[in-house]
Amino acid sequence: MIWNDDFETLPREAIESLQLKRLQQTVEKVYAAVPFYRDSFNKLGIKPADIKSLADLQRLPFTLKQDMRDSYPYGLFAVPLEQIVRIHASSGTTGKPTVVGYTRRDIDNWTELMARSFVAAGTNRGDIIHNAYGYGLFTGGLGAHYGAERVGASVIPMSGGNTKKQLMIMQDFGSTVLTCTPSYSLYLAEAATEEGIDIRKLKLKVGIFGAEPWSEKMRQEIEAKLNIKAIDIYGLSEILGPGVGIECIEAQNGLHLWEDHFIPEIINPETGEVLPDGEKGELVITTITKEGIPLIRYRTRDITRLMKEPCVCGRTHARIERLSGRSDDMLIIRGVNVFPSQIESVLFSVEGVEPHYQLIVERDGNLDTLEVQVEVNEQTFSDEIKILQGMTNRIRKDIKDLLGVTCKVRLVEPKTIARSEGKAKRVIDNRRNES
Ligand code: DLL
Repeated sequence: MIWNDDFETLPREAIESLQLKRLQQTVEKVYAAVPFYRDSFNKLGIKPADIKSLADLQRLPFTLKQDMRDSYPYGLFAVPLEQIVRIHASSGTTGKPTVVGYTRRDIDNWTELMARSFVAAGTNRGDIIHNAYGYGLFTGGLGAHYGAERVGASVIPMSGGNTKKQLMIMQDFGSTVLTCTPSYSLYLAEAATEEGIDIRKLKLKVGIFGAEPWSEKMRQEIEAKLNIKAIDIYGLSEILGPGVGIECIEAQNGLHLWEDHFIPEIINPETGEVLPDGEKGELVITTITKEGIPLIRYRTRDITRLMKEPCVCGRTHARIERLSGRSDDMLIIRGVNVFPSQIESVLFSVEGVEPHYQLIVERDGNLDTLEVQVEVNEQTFSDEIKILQGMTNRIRKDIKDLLGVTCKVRLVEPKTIARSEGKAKRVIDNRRNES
């Protein structure tokens, strides 16, 4: 099923000519209305009329999260506040949040893209959508909510937290779709077992999970534990919120990025150079329909690659590969680049390991040390020391083979690692506290 056939299956040439037209309008708009853009274009000697083809996009400067912080709260808004009907903000780990404002049309477009996303994930009118993304400044709750209503499904505005109540509602209301972070879905499964509920037997059939990195192995784990299809959804508040891209249920291979609203590019994060299609690098997004805060070449810091091959579902919009992490999540351990998702893949292929882990990085003198703490199931934990030792060695060796990094592995008792109702905290880097 496709929500909006007219746009989702446009031939490539039609997508590109629409993109060019909308890009030109956006560039005109920001040049006229946002001093930050006018100044940065002027510095490079670029005028809106210089954008004559999609390739000219590469002449424009990048926009960074720091630029949004520097213009806190409303400096990048391209319309007067009277036209802004909603304000969200993303909580950074440090400092002030990034603020985003939406006009009525922005909310309408976002709702449309979330409706497309729900349908791409195999859900529709008649579904009962249990929305456990947080409602509030975070875009997950309200973004999913509006899209679910647009599709005509029945949405339960659960928000995050209160896990036992979530389970009760899920059972009693017959929820068929679960929307939350992937880590929270596993927490729900674990809590269900504790409550004596067989979550596999509930009516749930699809989960739409995003807002944090997760691996293919974690998908398999979730699909098996909850007996559902687990679909990956991508988004970021600066661009919109959830619904910038989503996997289709037919292929579950790469996330269609709605190209009639966004232009994606992949760059080398070190040099800023645009990479050819298919190469892995940092995703850069230009919004071409947004009114509140249009963003030109926004550096997402997310690492992926673009796939333009046709998809079995019939949608023509390019896909991004499952995100392998953020360039700023990348840990450098004794000079080696390590993404938490790579370690996750190793852990989840070991029998007896539970999907809860944390990476602890310290500096011992001049040397970085990495400790991988991972939970093992009850039965494994009570096994002989020899078996546990064997498991520890295997994980250490697999990580060494994959990444070339020696680490310490600590198997911990079930439920030792803190659970999260939203984004999981996978890395504790104590090196940043020193200096
Ligand atoms: O997390 C929006 C969202 C809500 C997306 C619900 C999906 C579902 P922010 O809080 O601004 O917005 O965080 C955005 O989260 O740049 C990625 O690093 C990460 N992220 C989001 N979706 C995925 C995903 C929301 N599917 C940041 N896979 C992004 C990996 C993801 N990382």
